[in-house]
Amino acid sequence: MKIGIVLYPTYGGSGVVATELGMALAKKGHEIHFITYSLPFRLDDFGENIFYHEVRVIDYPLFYYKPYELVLTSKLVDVVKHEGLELLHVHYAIPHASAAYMAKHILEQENIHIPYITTLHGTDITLVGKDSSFEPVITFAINQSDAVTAVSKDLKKDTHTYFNINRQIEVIPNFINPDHYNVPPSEVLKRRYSPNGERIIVHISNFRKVKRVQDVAYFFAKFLEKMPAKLILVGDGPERHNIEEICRKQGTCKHTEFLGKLKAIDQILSIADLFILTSETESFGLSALEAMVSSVPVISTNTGGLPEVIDHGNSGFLSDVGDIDDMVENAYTILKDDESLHKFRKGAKKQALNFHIDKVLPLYEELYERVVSKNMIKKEN
Ligand code: GMT
Repeated sequence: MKIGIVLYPTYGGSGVVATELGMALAKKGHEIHFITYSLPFRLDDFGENIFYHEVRVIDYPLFYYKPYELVLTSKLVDVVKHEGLELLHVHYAIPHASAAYMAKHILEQENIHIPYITTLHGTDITLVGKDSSFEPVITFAINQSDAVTAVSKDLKKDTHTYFNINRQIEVIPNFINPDHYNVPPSEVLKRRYSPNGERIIVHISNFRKVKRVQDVAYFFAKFLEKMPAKLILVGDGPERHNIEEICRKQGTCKHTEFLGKLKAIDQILSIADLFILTSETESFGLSALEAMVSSVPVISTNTGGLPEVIDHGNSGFLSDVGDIDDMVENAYTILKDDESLHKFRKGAKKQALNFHIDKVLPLYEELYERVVSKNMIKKEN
């Protein structure tokens, strides 16, 4: 099948999922066309069946706000027409779903019928989308999609809560390819970050407010009272400066490493003993899944889709948002001795394998088949 995948190319779960999905589909023989404004950062495979189409916004002094959605729409029309695409799969509703809707209707004028599937990822619904400045357009573009998927049951529920949705939303969870996290722990890295055998605790995020990274910093200061440890923070974003300030005030900077936007997270996870994600809300929590597949247990919050991803008591623990004392106790339960850590490592890996790409990819393929054949029937009538 010839599929156009529309995505955000930067650091962030939705772009990672869309890119990994495209690369896996290409390996299975589908022709994949990534359409976005810069090369997706996870796209490291330019093998057979993979194409990339860059969306460019023309700069003109009149444009105080650049009209990205319009140029994306024109690009979709162009790629569908000239590459003969059979389906568009847009990741993140804003503005991809409405651009796909418009492209579909422009193409209909030329007797080209292209269906589009919208995959909802989280903040497009829970934070940004429900804002009244987006809501009517998002509701419309979701309702007009040929199929809609959400990455967790909780996100499906939220979508129905915040929007007037009159169509079915299918839950297809995010997935993981264990082969991509199969790196042996690097002794060099281990010596660098844990010279005296300290436990290594890792947090990875985009440092936005919703991640409550300040809780990670406060958690760590308290945890250090229990046992020696190192905190590795991967990623960057608006809250980073605040976190650095907290570390300075708490005197934990010498035990904390800020690595910034690191690409090789598989290597960092390979030396980690614990992953911590303290989000206010999280539709899925892909970074927690990446940790678990690397046999790293997770301390997190019992919010959004996280309880669907983390097996409380086996692959890690869930606490109320902001309950730092509980997180410290849970972390200690996991890290207190090697026997306990080993048990949770096994539990983490086992839970992650429930989201194995081989289980989830066929769900997307089956959906694609359904949507495309329905479109064929429509065309024939
Ligand atoms: O978490 C973010 O701020 C990024 C955002 C995105 O669109 O990339 O992540 C959302 O989608 C991910 C992939 O489906 C999910 O794993 C994240 O949980 C979700 N983030 C939130 O719901 C806050």
